[in-house]
Amino acid sequence: MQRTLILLKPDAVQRRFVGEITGRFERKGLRLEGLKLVHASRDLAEKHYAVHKGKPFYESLLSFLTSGPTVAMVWGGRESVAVCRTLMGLTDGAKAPPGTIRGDLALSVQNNLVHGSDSPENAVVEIALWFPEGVIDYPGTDATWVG
Ligand code: DAT
Ligand code: MG
Repeated sequence: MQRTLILLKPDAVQRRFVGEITGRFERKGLRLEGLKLVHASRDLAEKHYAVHKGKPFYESLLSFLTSGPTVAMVWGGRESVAVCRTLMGLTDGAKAPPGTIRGDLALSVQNNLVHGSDSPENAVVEIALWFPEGVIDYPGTDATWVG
């Protein structure tokens, strides 16, 4: 089953949207396989956003991600990477369509509440980074209903 890393970034925690956002992934039928509150270190943030190193917003992005606790989650399920990206909406909250997490709850580009892996390959790397202890695999009793 495909897995993806989802982060509820510090703005989501500060704005009390943890339940609101987590509920959207849960209601979709995805399976929760990892969940914890992490105050990201500079080192973790640098590794997570290594692909953006050198971009004008890089330092600001690192300051944001390390500014307070983040909820790190792993969601499993059919096409979970793409499904979560669809639920999140476009990066820029001002452009994300209504009905998506960012479209409903975010107006900023940087403070856009959620991170989701952008490919199954990157998900494997990101899950190993945020969950070095591993995640929990368990049999679903409702597989025929939610895939
Ligand atoms: P996404 O989070 O949708 O995968 P991304 O990987 O392109 O988007 O960028 C990572 C984060 O960096 C994004 O969630 C917010 C921030 N960001 C991206 N483009 C930005 C920009 N032009 N100005 C400020 N922050 C930006
Ligand atoms: Mg990205």
